[in-house]
Amino acid sequence: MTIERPSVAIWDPEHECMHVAALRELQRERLKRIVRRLWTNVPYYRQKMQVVGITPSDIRTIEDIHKLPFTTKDDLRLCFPYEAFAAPLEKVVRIHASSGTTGKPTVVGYTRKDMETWTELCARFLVAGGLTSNDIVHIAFSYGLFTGGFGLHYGAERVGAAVIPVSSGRTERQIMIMKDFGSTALVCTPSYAIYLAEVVQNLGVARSDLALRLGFFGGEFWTDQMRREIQDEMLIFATDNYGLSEIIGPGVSGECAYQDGMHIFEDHFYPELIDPDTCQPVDARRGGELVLTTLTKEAIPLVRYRTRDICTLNPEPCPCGRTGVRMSKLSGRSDDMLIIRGVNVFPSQVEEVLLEVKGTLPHYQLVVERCGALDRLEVHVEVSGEFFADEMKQLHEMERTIERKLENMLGLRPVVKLVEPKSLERSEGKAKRVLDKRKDMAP
Ligand code: DLL
Repeated sequence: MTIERPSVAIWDPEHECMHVAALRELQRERLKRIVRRLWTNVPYYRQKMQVVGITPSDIRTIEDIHKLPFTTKDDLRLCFPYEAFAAPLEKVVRIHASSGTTGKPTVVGYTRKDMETWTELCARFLVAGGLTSNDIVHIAFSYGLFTGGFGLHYGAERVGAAVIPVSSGRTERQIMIMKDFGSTALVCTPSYAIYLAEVVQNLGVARSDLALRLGFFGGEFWTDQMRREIQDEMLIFATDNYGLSEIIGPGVSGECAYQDGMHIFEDHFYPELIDPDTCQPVDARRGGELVLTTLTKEAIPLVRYRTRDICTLNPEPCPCGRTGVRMSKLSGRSDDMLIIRGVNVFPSQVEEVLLEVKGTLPHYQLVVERCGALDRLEVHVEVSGEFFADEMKQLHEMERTIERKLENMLGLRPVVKLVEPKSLERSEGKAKRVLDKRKDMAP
């Protein structure tokens, strides 16, 4: 069996193939409107604008965006839970959240119109990657505060495909459903797709028993090597799609049938690339941190949001006809966030848990490894001398307690190992909190 490249299809040609001059004009108008909305409805952002001495009337062209202050995850933390909302709660119909840098998550909301936009944008990248109304879509993203499950669900329904909301976990059952229901499109994280392929093989399920032909993967880093592996093992055409909860969830950008970069839906999101240290614009082809401005969001519009994701941007026309600039696969992050089995993890969250546990020292290290297809997180924690002298049984109990607390905080259970005081390597500069041993993740 060979993998079939889907033919080019475009869900919303009017917007996806917009002439660049018309697109810039639309962005200009939308930017002005969104800045005014923030100024009027979000005192927190109005104050940020006042600090740099600008008002909405200073924003006349799209280049004026550079006058506006950046928004960061810390801003959202300070606005927890609803202060960044630009719509009253009575207009909000959905709330999602993603990991914060500390104990509290980042909360995001959607009005009815935001839900409509989100659905349309997910439909765009699904169609770009080959989905049609004849497909049966197997969604193995979790349904919950994570935006992956619901976002893809509504988008696929909008296209007219039959959606199976399997959600995550219970891998053997997933495969049984895929086989019995004749799923033709798989939606999950790329690492889970590799794991599924392994289990399909272990169960002795013949590939010809599965009707899969497409895969839509996102939510975490993956390389072209991983794409080849998934395509070869599962015999599916695999496309990458990108998004983040703060901006909308999935639906910020997605690959087309050419698999050569993810088209950003620029009529809704204005992209910039900056040097994460100086915050100055950088050459799009050399790469930098992606900064996004939502141009149409009602509930929580964000101006110049620092995604911390590092990529390049390619403005060249694509043979598919879409005019939206294409972002490369991500090559890293400019902060210390890790994505482990699709779950976002900050070392500061681990620190917060350890502070609550008597006997632990402020020295710890997160060790991430890839075991087979799945990532594994180990947390090494130094304990004080008097605790380390305790009986083995007590130390094991302490390990289990920390594991439970971390699972509560992170939504993922790590393995905790207590180590002797002063055994973790000390650094002269910033403490090295993370040892990421996963294979070379460069795209
Ligand atoms: O992961 C939204 C999403 C769900 C996108 C499903 C695509 C598919 P968060 O949980 O807020 O939202 O995590 C956002 O995940 O800043 C990136 O670092 C990473 N990420 C998302 N998509 C990709 C991708 C969702 N295609 C964070 N490649 C982002 C690499 C990705 N990293």
